Amino acid sequence: MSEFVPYGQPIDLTNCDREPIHIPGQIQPHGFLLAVERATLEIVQTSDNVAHYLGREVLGEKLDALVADMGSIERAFQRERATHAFCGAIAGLGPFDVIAHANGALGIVEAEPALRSDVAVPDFYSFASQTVSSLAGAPATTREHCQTLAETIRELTGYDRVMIYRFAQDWSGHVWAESMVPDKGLSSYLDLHYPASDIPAQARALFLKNSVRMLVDAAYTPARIVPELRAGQPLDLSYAFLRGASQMYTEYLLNMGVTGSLTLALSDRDKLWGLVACHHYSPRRVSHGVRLVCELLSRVASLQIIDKLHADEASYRARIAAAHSALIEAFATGGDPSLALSQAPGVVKTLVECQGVAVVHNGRVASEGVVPLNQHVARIAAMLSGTRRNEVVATDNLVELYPEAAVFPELACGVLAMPIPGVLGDYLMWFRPEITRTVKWAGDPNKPVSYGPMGDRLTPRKSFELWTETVRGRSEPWTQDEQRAAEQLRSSATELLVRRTRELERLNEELARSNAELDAFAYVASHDLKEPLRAMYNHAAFLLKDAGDRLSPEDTQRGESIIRLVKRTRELIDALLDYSRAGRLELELADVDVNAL
Ligand code: BLA
Repeated sequence: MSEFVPYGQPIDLTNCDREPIHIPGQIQPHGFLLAVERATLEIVQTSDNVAHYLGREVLGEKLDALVADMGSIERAFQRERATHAFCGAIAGLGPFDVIAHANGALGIVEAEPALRSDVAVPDFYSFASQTVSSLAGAPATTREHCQTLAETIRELTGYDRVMIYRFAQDWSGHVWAESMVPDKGLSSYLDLHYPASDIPAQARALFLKNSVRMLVDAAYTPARIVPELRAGQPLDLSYAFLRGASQMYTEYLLNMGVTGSLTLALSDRDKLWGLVACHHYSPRRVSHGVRLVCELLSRVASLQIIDKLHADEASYRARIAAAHSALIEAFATGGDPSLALSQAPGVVKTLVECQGVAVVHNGRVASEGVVPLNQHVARIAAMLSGTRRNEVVATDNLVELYPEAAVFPELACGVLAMPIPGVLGDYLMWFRPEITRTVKWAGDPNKPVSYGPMGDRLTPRKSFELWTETVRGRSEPWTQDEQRAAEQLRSSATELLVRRTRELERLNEELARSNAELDAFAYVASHDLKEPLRAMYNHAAFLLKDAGDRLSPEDTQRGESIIRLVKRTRELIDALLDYSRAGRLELELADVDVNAL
C-alpha cells in the first residue's frame, strides 16, 4: 500500500486512496470513547461528547472509579480485537454496552447506550444457528447461497437493502446478491460493477482487523478526540467500533440518499473476498449483540460459500477433464487430427467457458458459436504461428496482439489459442467477448439524490462508468485452470502424435524385416530351384548330343523344347533373384535410351 497522507492533511479525490482512515481524530457520536493507560488506568484521551452521556468530563480520572465491573474490562484489555466487556452501568448511569480492547500501552473503552428494542442475544444465536444449518443443507448454487445470506441479514437487522458485494482479482467488485425491503420502490443494484478505487486498499485492510462496521448516520456531527495528539501522535482507532468514517464514504452514501450503513467482512482466512453491505434510507443503529450475531453468521456463511466455490471449481475442472477426453478421442480417430476436430467444433467448445470456438486447419476455418469472421480468425492463427509458435496463448486483451480486433469487441476481446501439434499454423481457439457486453445494466438505479462537495465522482453511476473504462476492450480473463486445460490438451495431443509416429516407425521396421525374410527365402529358393534345372538342362543336352541320330524329328523337337523351357525358367528365377537382392535392380539412366522409350 502507498504511504498515508500525513494526519490532518486535506483529503480529496486525488489522494483518498492514501487517507489514513485508522486515525480520523474523531468518532461517531452514538457512543463515547475513553483511552486509558493500561498500567495505571488513568484516562488520557476521550471523545469530546463524554459530558453529553455522563454529565461531566472525565479526562485525568481513573477508569475504575467510573466502572464497577473492571474485571471484564481488564480481560478485554488483554486483546487487540475489540471485545464486548459487559452491558451495565458507567458512573451510576446505564445501561451501556461496553466494548474494550488494547492498542499498545493504551486500553480503549467504547460505550454505547444499550438499545431497549433489542431482542435477547440468545434468541439471535438460535436464529443464526438455524440459518447456518439451513444454508449448509441447501443444495443451492453459490449465488443462491449468497441470496439467502442477504435475506437473513436483512431480516436480522431491518436494513432497507442488503447486498453481497464480491471482489474480483483486481479488487473491482460487483453486487452478487441483493435483498430489498419490498415497499419502498427501491431499484436494484444487482450485478452492477464498481472499480477497486471505491473501497480503497486501506479500507479493505481494516475489514480484516474489525469485520463489522456500522455507520449510524452519514450526516453525523463528529465527536473529536481530546487531546487530539499524545506524544505528537493521533489515537489509532483501527479496532474501534465508533471510529469516524471517511468523508469519501459518507458523501458517497449521501449522494445515493443512504444515511445508515452496516458492513460485514466476508473473508477466506486472511483474504477478503467480499462484503455484506447494508443500506438504510434513514439513520439506523443496531445493538452490539445484533452486530455480533451478524458477524458470526457472516463468518460461517463465508466459509460455506468458499466451500461451495471450491466445489464449483472442482466440478468445472471435472467438466474440463471430460471434455479433454472427448477431444483426445477426436484427435485419435481418423488420420488427420486437425481435420477430425474441424468436423467437431462443438466438442472443442465444451472444453472451457466461451462464447465461440474456431478450428483452423490448412488456413480454413470451422467454427461454432460467436466468433470473428473467418478471415480474421485465419489471420490471428497465422500471426500467432509466426510469433508465438508452439505456445498456448491466452489473452483478455486481443487488441494488444491483433489490433484489428478493435472493430469486433462484441465478438472477441479474449482468446485462448492452442496450436494443434504436427501441422504448423493449425489452431484451436476459444473466444470471449468484452466484459461489459456480458454485464447487465438495467435502467438507472444509480440516479444520485444529490452531489456533495466532491461533485459527481462519489456516486455509483460515476463509479460504474469508471469501472467500464477499466475493462474496455477486455474479456473475462482466462483462469489458471482454463489455461492449464489448453496446455494439457496440447501436450496430450503431442503425446498422441508421438505415439502414432512411433507406431508407424514400428510398422515400417516390421515391414522391412518381413521383406528381408522374403528376400532370403527367394534367394535360397531360387538357388535350390536352379540346381535341378541345371541337371534337367544337362540331361536334355546330353540326350540330344548322344542320341541325336536315333531320335525322331519330333523327339528332337521335344528335347529342344525342354532346353528352351529350362532356359526360360532360369531367366524367370534370375529375375526373381535380381529383385530379391537388396537395392533391387539399379537402373543407370545411361542404360536407357530415353528417346526410344
Ligand atoms: C468505504 N466504499 C466503502 C465501503 C463500501 C464502499 C461498501 C465500506 C463501507 C464501510 O466502511 O462501512 C463502496 N458501497 C460501495 C459501493 C457500493 C456501495 C461501490 O454500496 C455500490 C452499491 N470511495 C470512493 C472513492 C474513494 C472512496 C472514489 O468511491 C476514494 C478513493 C473511499 N470508501 C472510501 C473509503 C472508505 C470507503 C476511504 C472507508 C470508509 C471508512 O472506513 O472510513
